[in-house]
Amino acid sequence: MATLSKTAKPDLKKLKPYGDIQGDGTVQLAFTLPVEPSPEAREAAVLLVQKMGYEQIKVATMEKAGEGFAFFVVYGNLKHTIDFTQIKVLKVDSKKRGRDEIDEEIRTKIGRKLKVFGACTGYDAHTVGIDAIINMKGFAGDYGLERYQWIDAKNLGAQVPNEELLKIAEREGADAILVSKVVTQHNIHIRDLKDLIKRAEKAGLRDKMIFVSGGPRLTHPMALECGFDAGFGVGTKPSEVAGYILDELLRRKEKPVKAKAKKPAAKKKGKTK
Ligand code: B12
Repeated sequence: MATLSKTAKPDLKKLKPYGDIQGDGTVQLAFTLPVEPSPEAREAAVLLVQKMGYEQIKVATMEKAGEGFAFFVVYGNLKHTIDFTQIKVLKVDSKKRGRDEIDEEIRTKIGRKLKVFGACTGYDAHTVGIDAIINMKGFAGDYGLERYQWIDAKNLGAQVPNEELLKIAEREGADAILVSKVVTQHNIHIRDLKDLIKRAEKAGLRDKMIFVSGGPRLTHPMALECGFDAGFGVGTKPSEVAGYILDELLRRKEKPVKAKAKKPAAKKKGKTK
């Protein structure tokens, strides 16, 4: 049985939500049913919450939310638990540090400015995310890549076609490409990201630069699945991106990516000149 105490340590093998006592599993739910508020509507809400796996259910609020709708706030204690010790999540592999430290590491370990090109691609016109990462002012008190002394960052803006982004990145010798995808309707973000990688592979550019994607509904595993090197989600700060690009460049410097290594030329059989 779970320990019910405010001070008890959580049982990580049987992790539950915390209400006001360790192990109580208390959750607050809010939802709307498309029926008028009534005793029957209240009972329907309780039965639904029971089916979700809650016990000790209390309906705190049932209110009319427009004609033919009832809004509920319900408390319940969740029966289910999660073994937290077994959870494995793929994360971006990079040490967090500030702009000055990153600049200094680029200067001393790479010895030249890093070239980074960012864009919001395809049909997507939501530029605020990529602006937050690249533009000088940055995001949440963290300066954007343009502010780094040792990063040459260009923001190509909105609705940039994949082929155009690759063309510019190749011509300018980019170290990294930053792609922002905000619209996810009909999985357009996945299709666009995969298309970019396909084109990069075809042009022989896939292993010549680091491919980073980001957006509010993007995760690192999702980005990896699309063929990218890393993915960043909600609340990303520019220094996390700059730090990752530097770390990945250093990793590649130490251990070049496989596809880059040229195969030894096959020996020709027969006559030699
Ligand atoms: C502002 C806005 C607009 C503005 C965009 C202006 C501009 N210049 O960007 C305008 C009015 C043009 C607009 C238009 C549309 N919008 Co709009 N818009 C928004 C809104 C309100 C805010 C988005 C935003 O600026 N967030 C702030 C930034 C800072 O956050 P962020 O993007 O998450 O970025 C952070 C991280 O994700 C990450 N990040 C983002 N990109 C990258 C890239 C890299 C490389 C990295 C490392 C990190 C990274 O770092 C950032 C900082 O931490 C959202 C709703 C919302 N509240 O989120 C809807 C929203 C995104 N829009 C939506 C829709 C549907 C549209 C339209 C299709 C509406 C229509 N029918 O016309 C059009 C589409 C236009 C188009 N062709 O793309 C939907 C998208 C639904 C979906 N999932 O597909 C949303 C979610 C609204 C909603 N709830 O329905 N929109």
